[in-house]
Amino acid sequence: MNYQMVKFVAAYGTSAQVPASTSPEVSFVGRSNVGKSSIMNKIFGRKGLVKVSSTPGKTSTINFFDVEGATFVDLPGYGFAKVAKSEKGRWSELIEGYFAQDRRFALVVSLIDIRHDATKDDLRMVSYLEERELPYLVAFTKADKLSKAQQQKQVASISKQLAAIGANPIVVTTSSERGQGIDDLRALIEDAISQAS
Ligand SMILES: Nc1nc2c(ncn2[C@@H]2O[C@H](COP(=O)(O)OP(=O)(O)O)[C@@H](O)[C@H]2O)c(=O)[nH]1
Ligand SMILES: [Mg+2]
Repeated sequence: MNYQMVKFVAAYGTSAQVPASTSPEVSFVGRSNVGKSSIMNKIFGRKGLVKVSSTPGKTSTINFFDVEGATFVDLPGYGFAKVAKSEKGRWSELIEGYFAQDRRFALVVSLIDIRHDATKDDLRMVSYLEERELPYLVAFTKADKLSKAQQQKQVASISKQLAAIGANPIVVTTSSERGQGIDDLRALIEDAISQAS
């Protein structure tokens, strides 16, 4: 897949605006600031295409990108404490509205910060993906902030948290800063897209 061919398609503010799905979709979810925009830019090999927000919790639209007939979806981040109740309602509307649609879900990439325990919201997201039986994997982000030994320890510990809620997904340890795990992630994405095609 030639990621350099990526094109921004559109941003949608409500799930009702999202057009019917005509191509396999790879969707990115995670809490605000987990590194969603950064990992998408890294996968695409395009620095500023997906906006890396200086104001956490700001991304409140669903953003669609096209790469050679596959759709990459940047979903709004969850769990930002300072976001007003009304904004949280809008987040649920967007995410739940999007996942409730009859779409060609090829893969959901669920991002979790490797430095910390999975948050309640992370676990809620993963159990939602399990319940819906959507194809997904977990990508741990910001691995460059930890030593290799610490990374292994955190992978084991977060995987245990996931197992405790009945989730045993494929996990990939990544760094958008250093490029760690990005090729593995690209390969898994491409597999998922060809299975969904
Ligand atoms: N050290 C490091 N920082 C990262 C990494 N990924 C993202 N960041 C930083 O984390 C912040 C939030 O990133 P962003 O991609 O906007 O997160 P989003 O809100 O999930 O889209 C920014 O300051 C990024 O530069 C990473 O792999 N390593
Ligand atoms: Mg973002």
